[in-house]
Amino acid sequence: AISKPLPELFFVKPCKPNNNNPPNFPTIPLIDLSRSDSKHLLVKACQEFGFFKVVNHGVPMKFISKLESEAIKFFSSPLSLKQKAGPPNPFGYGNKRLGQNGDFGWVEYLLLNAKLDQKNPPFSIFDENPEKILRIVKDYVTAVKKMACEILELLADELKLKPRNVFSKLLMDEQSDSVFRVNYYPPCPDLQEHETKGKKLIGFGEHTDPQIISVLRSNNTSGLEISLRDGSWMSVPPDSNSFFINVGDSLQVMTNGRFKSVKHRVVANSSKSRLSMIYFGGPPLSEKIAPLPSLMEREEASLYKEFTWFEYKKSAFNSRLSDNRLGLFEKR
Ligand code: GA4
Repeated sequence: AISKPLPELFFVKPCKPNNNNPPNFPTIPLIDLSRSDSKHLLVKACQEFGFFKVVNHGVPMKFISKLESEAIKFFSSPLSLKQKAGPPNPFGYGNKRLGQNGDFGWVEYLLLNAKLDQKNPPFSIFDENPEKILRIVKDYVTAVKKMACEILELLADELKLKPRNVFSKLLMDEQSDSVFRVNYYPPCPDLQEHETKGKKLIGFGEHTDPQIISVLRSNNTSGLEISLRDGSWMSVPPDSNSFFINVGDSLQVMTNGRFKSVKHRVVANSSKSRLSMIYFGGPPLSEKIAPLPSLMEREEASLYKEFTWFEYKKSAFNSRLSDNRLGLFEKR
């Protein structure tokens, strides 16, 4: 139950209503990974949106549903218990606060190191059987990482980059700095009143992902929105049987701006809870991120100053969610 009124900082202006959809209103690219022509569509989607949906993804439904039910169990447990898995810096349970710089959202979450070898956060609090839950998370993350690597290899193929693992090797590296996150957006009953005033409650504020690629799966509750080129927000219809992929800042840099790191956000729902799980594929900390020479046309200039993933990550974690993080690394 919500007792206090929600502070103003939780609200955003609603997106332009899309109900008078012009015939050319964009739709989210849908890619069937089992089809041989998917490479071409993948590159097109990364260039035009930096965002797309995949089906026939090969991640067993069993892995997804097991993890989903464990996550729901965790977020339904008493706050005092959940807090034992916090704070989320660098890994663990977080509630409403996002990052270190005063961002807030109507969300609870778990941030995990995708390596899942360290004992962070204490898995022991999740379940009577910590080994079991660790197995469930590992099965899911391993399958999703495999899919992310396949997508990255198809992209490299279509861009004629050699070796075809130029991108995927960064995720496969023993030192890969990848993160796994589970977000739980509780329903917000007070919201209807605010909605009628034309406001939306922010679940997760607008941002781009700093890594290479993000793989998101959610339950059937809406909330995710992506920013279109004209600055309007498009709401993404949820689909619990598919995955949504987005290009991260690092992939934008490695493709010298050909692929777009998409700005996205989540708005809260007044009646249904939303659960999403996201794998963020990142490079090793020491990796130099720069446009791939083999991709550059003759005379093409790099749009970015070279940086290591460590430098970019440090800068990102010192920023606010909505900051234009890549801006600091653009050449001008
Ligand atoms: C966005 C993508 C990932 O969720 C994340 C986020 C991180 C955090 O929640 O701690 C950040 C955010 C994300 C970008 C800017 C900084 C760092 C919160 C924030 C204000 C784990 C990541 O890598 O960057």
